[in-house]
This record gives sequence, structure tokens and C-alpha cells, in this order.
Amino acid sequence: MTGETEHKLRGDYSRMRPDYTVDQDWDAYSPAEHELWRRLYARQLSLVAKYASEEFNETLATLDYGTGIPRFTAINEKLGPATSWKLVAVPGLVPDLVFFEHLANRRFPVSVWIREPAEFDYIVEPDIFHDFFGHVPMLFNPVFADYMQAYGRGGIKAHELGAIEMLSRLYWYTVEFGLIETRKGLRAYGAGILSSGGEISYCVDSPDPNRVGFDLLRIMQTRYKIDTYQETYFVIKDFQQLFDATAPDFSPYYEQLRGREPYVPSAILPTDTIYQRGLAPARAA
Ligand code: HBI
Ligand code: FE
Repeated sequence: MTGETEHKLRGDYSRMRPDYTVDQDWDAYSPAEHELWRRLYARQLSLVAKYASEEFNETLATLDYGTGIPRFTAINEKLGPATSWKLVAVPGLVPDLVFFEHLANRRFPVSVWIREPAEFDYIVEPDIFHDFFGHVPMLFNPVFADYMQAYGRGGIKAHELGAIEMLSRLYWYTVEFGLIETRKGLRAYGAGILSSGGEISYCVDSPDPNRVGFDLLRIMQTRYKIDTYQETYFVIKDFQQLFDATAPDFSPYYEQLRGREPYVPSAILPTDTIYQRGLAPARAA
């Protein structure tokens, strides 16, 4: 069991259990960390009202964790009855298979560490604010909650088939950076956008990125970058569309795509449903 990995991960992996979970140790958070959380929360609250999906905002309104870093146990008392999901504390990023196994059992891993004040506007690795503010409200949506479990089950299968890279693109372009159609225009439901101070307006307003209709195979063949704003955002009509896409067995898709050259993040294909053809590739974040 290695807590160490090839690159220096943030977080303390020394006390984790075999399933990579730890205790949240809520009393260990400093007043400065709670204050940073309050500042991050207040900033995002003013943005999600304008740019987040209705489902996200409806749930956020029922949760009150703007006053400081939340206790996972307190949220689990609400999340369990809502969709049978449970937050588990982890030191930080965990191996793909470990992550999939948690999702497949309706357990969402939430990192316990919070970013530095200097990372207020942008962070590459998921900290507690990204995981909690970005992901947790969506787990209260029954259809999205089922999609996340289906993704976890698919991930275990993909691990066996050596197809994790293709499947992680689906996660990236939906769960992390997905857009959804609403009566008032496109809105964000991806956690990476919802927890970001700058990308949340960029993904909806900017003329630079492409915005393309959701297409499972196309997404699984499209590379992504982890340290810039996205060059292409994919748009779903509703969460049912996302859940339905995970219904079939993906093995034939993996066989169909294996060996094919992936598309670059800024690609536009003749088969794409285009909401917007971007003016320029993403600027460095
Ligand atoms: N680990 N804690 C944590 N959180 C994630 O979001 C996460 C992870 N490990 C792997 C991972 N995400 C992605 O590679 C998934 O596509 C598997
Ligand atoms: Fe995330």
C-alpha cells in the first residue's frame, strides 16, 4: 500500500486506512483555514446564482456551510436520506481504482486539506473546497447520483480493460467541466467549474472556447488539459441524458476507439452539434 506516488501529492497519507480513507479531524482546522473557506464560499455564492444549474442552486440553498469548513458527518445526515450517498474523508487524490470502488458503493471521497490563500483563484489538485463545494450539492440530485455510481462501476470494468484514460475523459467533460441547457441558456454543473472563481463565468460567457453537444464516443476520444481553462465544453440537455449514456456496456466502445488518435482539446468535428465555435484556445489559467 503506497501512500507515496510518482509525483508529490499534497495531503497526509500516513494515517490512511486500506481503502485510503482517514478521519476528517475537524478540530484540527485552524481559524485561518475556516476564514479562507468563508472567503471562498462567499465569492462562489455570488457567481453560482448566475452561472450554475438550477439543480445545483436549489440544493445549495438547503445546505448551510458558509460559516466554516463543514463536518462531513453533518452533511452525511442529510445526504444519506436524500440519495444514499456518503462522503468519506481522504488525504487527497487516490488511485483511480480506489476512487471507482468508492463511487461504485455510493461513497464520495472528499479531500480533507484546504488550499493556501495564494491559491484563492486557481488550484490544480482537488482540495476540500473543490470536492465539497463543487461536487457535494450535485450528489443530492437523484439522477446525477445514479450516474456517479454507474460511472464508478464502469471505472472498475475500465480498469480491467485498460480503458481508464478513455473513461476519465467522460468524467472530466461531464462531472468536472460539464454544461447543461436551461431555459435561460447554458449553465455549469461540472464541479471543476462550480468551484472556480474565474472559469465559472468563462465557460458560459467567453467567446474563446468551443461549446459542443454531448457525444459519448467523441468525448472519450478527446484529450483534456488539467492546468488551463477548457478549450471545449460539452453540453447535455438534462441529467437523464447523462445517465442513459452509461446504460450500455462500454466494452465495444473501448474496442472501437482503441488505437485511434485522440482529438486535441480544441478540436471541432464535422459531426459535432455546435453551440459555439470558439475564437481562440484557452488562455493559461
Ligand atoms: N481521487 N480523491 C480523488 N478525487 C478525485 O476526483 C479523483 C481521484 N482519483 C482519480 C480521479 N479523480 C480521476 O482520475 C477519475 O477520472 C478516476
Ligand atoms: Fe473533482
